[in-house]
Amino acid sequence: MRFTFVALLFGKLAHASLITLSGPGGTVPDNQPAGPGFVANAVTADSRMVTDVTLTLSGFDPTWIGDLIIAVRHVGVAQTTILNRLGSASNPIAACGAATLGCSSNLAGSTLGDYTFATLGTSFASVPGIGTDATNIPAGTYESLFSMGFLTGSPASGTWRLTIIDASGGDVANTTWTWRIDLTVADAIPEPSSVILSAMGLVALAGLRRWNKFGIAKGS
Ligand SMILES: [Ca+2]
Ligand SMILES: [Ca+2]
Repeated sequence: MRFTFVALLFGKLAHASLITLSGPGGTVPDNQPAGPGFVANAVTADSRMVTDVTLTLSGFDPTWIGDLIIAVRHVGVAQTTILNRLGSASNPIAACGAATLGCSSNLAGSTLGDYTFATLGTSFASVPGIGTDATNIPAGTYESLFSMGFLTGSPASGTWRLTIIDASGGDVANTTWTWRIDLTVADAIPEPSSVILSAMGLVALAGLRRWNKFGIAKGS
C-alpha cells in the first residue's frame, strides 16, 4: 500500500510533450512498387527523447488499401513499416486471402475522418468487410504492421520522413490529403508543478522512513 502511494506521487513526475510534424499530401504515383512513391520530410531541432510515435493521415482516399506500402523513417536513426500491402503475404489478413494484390477495401478519410497508425490500435483484420472491394474502413487508430517503438529511444532531432508507395496499377489515391507525425517526447526540465510534486514525494518518503525507523509501519 505505502509503495503504491509513493509511486503515485512520483508517477506524476514523468512529464511528456508532443512535437507535431505535418505537411500537405500530394500525388502517390500509381504502380511504382520500387518507389520512391510520395515522400515528405520534416525537420525538428528538438533533442528531447522520443517515447512514442504515431502517424495520422487526414482526407486520404485510396480505394485499394492493399496497394500501399507506408513507412516512417527517422533519417539515419531508425525506421518502421506501417503498412506493407495489407492482406498480401507480407502483411497477411485471412479475409483477404493473402492474395498478391492484398485487401481491396478503401480508406475514405475525406468523408469518414482521420486514420492514425500506432503501436497499439485496432487490427485491420477485425474490420467488418475488410476483404470486400466496396468496404470503407472506418476512421480510427490502427495497429502498425511493425511497432512504432522502433522509432523511440533516441533524441527527436533530425529529419523525419513519410514514404507512401502505391505498388500496383489502378485505384489511384486522391491528392488533397495531409499527414502528421506526432512525437511524444520526455521533458528534460521539470515544470514548476512537478517540482512541487517532487517535494511532496520526498516528504512522503521521509515520512515512511520515519515510520520504518520506529517500526510503526512494519508488517502493515
Ligand atoms: Ca476498393
Ligand atoms: Ca494503385
